[in-house]
Amino acid sequence: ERESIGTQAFVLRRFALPFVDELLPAIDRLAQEAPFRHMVTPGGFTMSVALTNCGALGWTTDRRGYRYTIIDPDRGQPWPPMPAAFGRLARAAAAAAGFAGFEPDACLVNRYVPGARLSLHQDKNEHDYDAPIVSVSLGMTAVFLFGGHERTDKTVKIPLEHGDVVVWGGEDRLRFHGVLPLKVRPHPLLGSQRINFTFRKAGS
Ligand code: MD5
Ligand code: FE
Repeated sequence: ERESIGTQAFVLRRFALPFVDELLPAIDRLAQEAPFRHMVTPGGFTMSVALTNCGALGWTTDRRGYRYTIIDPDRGQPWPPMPAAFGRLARAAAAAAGFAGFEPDACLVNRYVPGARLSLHQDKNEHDYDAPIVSVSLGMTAVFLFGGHERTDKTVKIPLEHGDVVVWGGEDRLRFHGVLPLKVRPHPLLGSQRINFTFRKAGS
């Protein structure tokens, strides 16, 4: 049931399936209010992954750097609230991986189309590294790269399918990771896209 990929990192295969009927309409409503957009990195590259956020804080990037903000820079308004089903899924998954009492204040939603990728990076913009990160994959299968604490450490490839949830805590949440370019293999429900959303405790 709970597959270990690190001392404090776990894959919960298909854990999100019972939530999908609630998640998909919630994602549609979120995208209508705060559309997916391609942000620019501090290095000046436009990300191939499109993203949006919900919750009290949202992750953004521009030429000035990466950070969490209360206001969506594109709309000049707060990020939409986290849908109730998102919160229930995040808490249930964290608890199933041994992290009881997880109360995320940020949810970053990534959308991949064929060819989109996420190069190797660490998630270091959160205030509190003790809280876990919960990641939910929907739609097309992607190959996730799970590395070590140095950029050059070897990586393992982990296919993430529709409904899979991964929880990273402790030391494992600071590992380098990325996503290989998405291959074309349309999904019955979501077509030629992959949606990944990650719950985080970003603020203090
Ligand atoms: C994705 N997104 O599939 C991934 C899933 C991101 C991102 O990496 O930053 O938006 S989250 C994977 C993750 C999060 C935190 C820690 C680790 C992996 N890890 O230590 O491997 O769109
Ligand atoms: Fe990441």
